[in-house]
Amino acid sequence: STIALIGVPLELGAGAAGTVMGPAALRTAGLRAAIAGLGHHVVDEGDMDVPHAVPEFAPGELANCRNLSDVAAWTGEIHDRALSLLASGALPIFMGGDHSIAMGTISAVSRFCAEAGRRLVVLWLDAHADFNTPATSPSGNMHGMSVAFLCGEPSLTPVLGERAFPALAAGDIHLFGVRSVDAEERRTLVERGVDCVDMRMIDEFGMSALLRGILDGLDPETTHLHVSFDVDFLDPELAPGTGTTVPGGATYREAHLVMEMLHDSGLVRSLDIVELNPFLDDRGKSARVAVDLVGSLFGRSIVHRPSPRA
Ligand code: DIR
Ligand code: MN
Ligand code: MN
Ligand code: MN
Repeated sequence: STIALIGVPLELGAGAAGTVMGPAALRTAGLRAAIAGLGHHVVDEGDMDVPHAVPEFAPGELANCRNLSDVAAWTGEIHDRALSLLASGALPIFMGGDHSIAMGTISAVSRFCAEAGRRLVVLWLDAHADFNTPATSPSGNMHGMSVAFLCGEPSLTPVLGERAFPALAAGDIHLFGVRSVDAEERRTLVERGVDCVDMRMIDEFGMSALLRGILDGLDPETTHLHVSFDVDFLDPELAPGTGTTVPGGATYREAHLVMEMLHDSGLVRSLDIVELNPFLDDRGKSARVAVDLVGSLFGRSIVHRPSPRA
């Protein structure tokens, strides 16, 4: 099927400005050619336009959310655009933008899957859990609340306005690579039973065994796997170009192995690439690594490709 690139230049969900340049940097680093060179048909849909902020947004419980009116307007527009891309049969790649774009992309994927009778599973590659609520967030930055929103956190539902989507069940989202969780956020995460593969587990058991545990038993005929790739999943040595780096992240080969295994699974039907901040990058290093990794996700292999269960 066609792979559709769409730029979502949003930075108002993050604390640091600069992710508006994310889509441009991914294009400069050759994202389209990297995927097309593997034999896929790729179209670049360009960047989404900046929407008008939702006027008169009554904050209430949402008073702590920075740039709420703008982020809410983006969320609605992203949702609609994502839904039409999915309906066209394309495999969309959402080039962020900060991680608040996932409130729009994944809410649409969830709605699409419900209508198509498919099971949605989300893999959230991130140093952070993004499970804050307006009540727990120490920063007020909405990119730290996306997973809570997607799991149906009631105080956040007004962000999508009158549109509705099936909230993700705690067992259908897997946080992977986590090493920074706020105190209150941890409490909610544990309470809600969200699967969180943290770096401690990865150190002890290894990326491949833990990822296999998530992917094994999922049927590509009936499952839609959405991968939400926050660049800060990677170690800062590898990817300094992001606003909230945390030491102890995925190495170059660990990250490639994850992408290679995801490709072999045949499950991936949509992708976010988020939090790339070219303003903080080191001569395009992080953008290049991200493009390289997406190559592995879409089928580039070194020599041979063992079956996942070999
Ligand atoms: C922090 C940082 N937990 C917050 N979150 C980030 O502001 O909620 N997510 N950076 O990617
Ligand atoms: Mn994130
Ligand atoms: Mn993060
Ligand atoms: Mn392929």
